[in-house]
Amino acid sequence: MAKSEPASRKPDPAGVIPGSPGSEPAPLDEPTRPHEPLPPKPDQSGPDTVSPTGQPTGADQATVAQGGAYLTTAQGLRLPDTDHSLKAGPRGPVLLQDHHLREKITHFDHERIPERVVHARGAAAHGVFVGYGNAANVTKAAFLDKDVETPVFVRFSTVLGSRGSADTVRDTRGFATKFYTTEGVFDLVGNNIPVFFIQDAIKFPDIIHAGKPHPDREIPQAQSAHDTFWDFVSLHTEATHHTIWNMSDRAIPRSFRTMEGFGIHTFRLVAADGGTTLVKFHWKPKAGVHSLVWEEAQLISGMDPDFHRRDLADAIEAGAFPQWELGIQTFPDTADQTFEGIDLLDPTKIVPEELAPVRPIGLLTLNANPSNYFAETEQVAFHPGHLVPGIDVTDDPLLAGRLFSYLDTQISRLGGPNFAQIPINRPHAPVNDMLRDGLHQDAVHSGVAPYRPNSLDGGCPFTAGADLGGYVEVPVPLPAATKVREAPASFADHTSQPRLFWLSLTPIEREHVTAAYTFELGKCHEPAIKERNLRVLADIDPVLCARVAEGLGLPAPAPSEPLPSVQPSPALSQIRGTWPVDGRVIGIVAGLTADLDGVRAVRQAVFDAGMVPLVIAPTGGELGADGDAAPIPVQRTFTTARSVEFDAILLAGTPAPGKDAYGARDAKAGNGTPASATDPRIVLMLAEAYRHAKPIGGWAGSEDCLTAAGIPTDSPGVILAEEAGGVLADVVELLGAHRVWERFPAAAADAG
Ligand code: HDD
Repeated sequence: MAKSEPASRKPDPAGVIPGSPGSEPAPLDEPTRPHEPLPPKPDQSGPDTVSPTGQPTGADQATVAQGGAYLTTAQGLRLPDTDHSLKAGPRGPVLLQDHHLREKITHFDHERIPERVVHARGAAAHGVFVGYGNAANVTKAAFLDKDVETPVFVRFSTVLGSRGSADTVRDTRGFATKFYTTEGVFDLVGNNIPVFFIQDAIKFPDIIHAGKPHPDREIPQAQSAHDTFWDFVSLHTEATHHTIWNMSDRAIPRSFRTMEGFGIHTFRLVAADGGTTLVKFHWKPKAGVHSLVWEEAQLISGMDPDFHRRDLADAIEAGAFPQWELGIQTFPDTADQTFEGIDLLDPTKIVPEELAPVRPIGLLTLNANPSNYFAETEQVAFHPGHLVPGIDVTDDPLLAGRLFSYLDTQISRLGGPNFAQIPINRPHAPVNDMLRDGLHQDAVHSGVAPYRPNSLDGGCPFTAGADLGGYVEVPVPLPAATKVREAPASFADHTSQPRLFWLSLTPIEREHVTAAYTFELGKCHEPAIKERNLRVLADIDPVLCARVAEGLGLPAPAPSEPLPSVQPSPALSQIRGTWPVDGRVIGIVAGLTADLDGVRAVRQAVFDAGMVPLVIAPTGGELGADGDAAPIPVQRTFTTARSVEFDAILLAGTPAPGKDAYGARDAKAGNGTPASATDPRIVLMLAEAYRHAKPIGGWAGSEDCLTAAGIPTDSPGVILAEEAGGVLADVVELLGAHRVWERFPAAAADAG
C-alpha cells in the first residue's frame, strides 16, 4: 500500500523530511513516528513553583505532575482522603480492597532504581554550548560551527561512592556532557583527570572491585584509603599515573566549577573534505582550577556532604553561570598514532600542553538547574559511542570496552532498552529508528513495516550517506595482524609520566601529594602493601618515596631502575596566575557590637564584585531591624557557620563613635571589642581559615579576634584597616590567587 513516491520523502532544502515532527502533515504517516503524549489532565495546572531558596523555577505547568488542584490516583480518579487506609471501623483491620493504599505503597516500593555501578553520586545542570567556528579545518561537526548554540546537559560525579556519599572525598570526578546537536546526540564522557588507571577495559571490573568498599563489611565508603585499592595499584603499575593525580589536589576540587575536564582517549576528527586528525578534548574552566585542602575536604564531608552539589545549584540560581571552554589538542593522523614519542592510544599518557597547545573551539555555559533530580540527573544515560558526523573513535583498547559497557549498563539501570525515550535522553534531532517494543516502550508507533527493505511504506526510511548527513565511519586501514591477548610494547612505560607530573608541581603541591600518599597508605593494614607501594614511589621520585616512607615509619627502597629523564610541564600545576572571583563565598562575622553601616557597605561591595556575602551573627534573624537603614539578613549563626563554607572571612569592627552597633545595648559598656572576639566558635573559625590559607580581613578592633585565635596580625593574607572600606579590595586581590600560598610551610621553605 505504497501511498507516495520515495522521492517525495527526501529532505526539502531546509533539511526537513516531510512527515517528521515539526513539518507539515505528510500524506503518509511515518511508520516509526511516535504519537504525542496525551495532553495534561483537566485541573492539573498548579501554582507557580519556587526553589528552596524562594526563586521561581519557571517550570512549565504542563510538566508539573502534581500541580493540579485535586489529588488523583495514577488513573486520574479524584481522591477524598490519602491519610487513612480503608478499615473495618476505626480500630478494625485494613481492607485489601483499598485500591488507593495498594497503588500508593506499590509505587513507593519501586521508587528506586539501581544506582550507577560507578559514578553513582552526581549533580547536573542544563546549559548551552556555542561553537567558535574555528575547528572546521579538522572536523565537520555542525555544532562546532560559528555561533551555533547547542543545548547541553552536564553531569558531574565522584567515582567510587554510593549515591548518598559525601561530595568532597578524595576521588576522580566525572565530567559528562550531552550535546543535543541537530545531527544527533554527542556525549563527551570524561573525567577531571586526563589519564586512566588501566589501559584495557577488560581490567575495569578489577580496578573498581579494588576501589569499592571491602565486600565483607562494605567499608570504607567513597575512599581509596584502604588495602584493596593500594594492593591493586601497586601490583598493576599502569595505574601509577592516575594514582598520583588522585593523590594531588585535583582529587579534592573546590567546586565542580573549578575543575578541568578531559576526554582522555584520543579521538579521530573528520573534516568535510574527508581529512582526519587525532584529537584530545579538554574543558578549561573560566574560573580557574582550584582545590580544597585535605583537612577542609574532610571537615566538609561531615558538615555539608552536599557541598559541591549545593555550590553548583546556588551559583546557577544566583546567576553566576559556570563556564568552560572546550579545547582540542590535535595531532597528525599517522600510521603509528604517536606524537613526540607518546603513544596516543595509551589512556595512561598525556601530551603536555607545551608540546601540543590546547586550542579553544567553543564555550559551555551552565545556566539552569534540573527541575527534578530523578528524572534528569539520575536517569540521564551517557555513552562514549554517541557520536556525530565529524567525530570518530580510535582503537584505544580502553575506549573499545567503554563502547560496549555504557549501553549495556543502562539496560539494568534504566530497566530496558528504551531509555533513549526518557525525556532527558531524547535527541533534539528527529528520530526515525526501527527499534520496537521492549520494556518501557513509551512511543505508540504506527505503520506495519519497521524493517528494511520494504515496499509497504514507500520504502521508508531511507539511508543517508555522508552527503545527506549520515554517519560514516572512517575507513581506517588495518595492519595485517595476529589475534593475541597482548598490549603494545609502548604501553609498558609506567613511570615516566608520573614522574613528569611530580616534577611539574610546585613545592606546596608536592607537599600535598606527599601528605596524601602518607595518609592513604597509613590507612592500610597490610605491611606488604605499604612496602610494595613505596617501591612504586621510588621509581617516581626518591624524595617523594623518602618522605612517605618517613611518615609511615618504614625504610625507603631504592629505585628499581634509573629514573627516566623527563621535561616538566608547568601547565600541570594549579598554583599560577590569577582568576575571576565570581561566586566566591565571603563570611562576614558581625559580633554583638558590630558596625552595622560597615557590614552593610561591605556586604554590598561583595555582591558588586560578583561574590556571595554570608552574614554570620550570634543569633539568626536580621541585624539593625529597628534602625532607619535596611535591615541586614543573617544567613549563618555562630552555631551553624563553619570556616569551610567560606573562601575568605571578614571581621566587622566596632562602629565609629555615635554610629549604630548591632546589639550594643547588650554588650558590656565600654568594652570596645566585637563580642565575637571571645566566642570559641569564631576563634575556631578563624584558626581553621588561617590554617587553610584563606584571606582574613577586619576593621576597627578586629585585632582582638585574631589574637584570641593565635593569628599574628602581620601574617600574610591578613588585612586590617581602620574602616570597612579599607579591607575588601585587598581580600579580593588575594582571592584571585585562590589562597594565601605563603602560609604553607613548603612555600615558606621554598622562598627561603
Ligand atoms: Fe565510565 C559511568 C567516565 C572508563 C563503564 N564513566 C561513567 C561516568 C563517567 C565516566 C563520567 C558517569 C556518567 C554519568 O554521569 O552518568 N569512564 C569514564 C572515563 C573513563 C571510563 C573518563 C576512562 C577514560 N567506564 C570506563 C570503563 C568502563 C566504564 C573502562 C567499562 C568497561 N562508566 C562505565 C559504566 C557507567 C560509567 C559502568 C556507570 C553508569 C553508566 O556507565 O552509565 O558503564
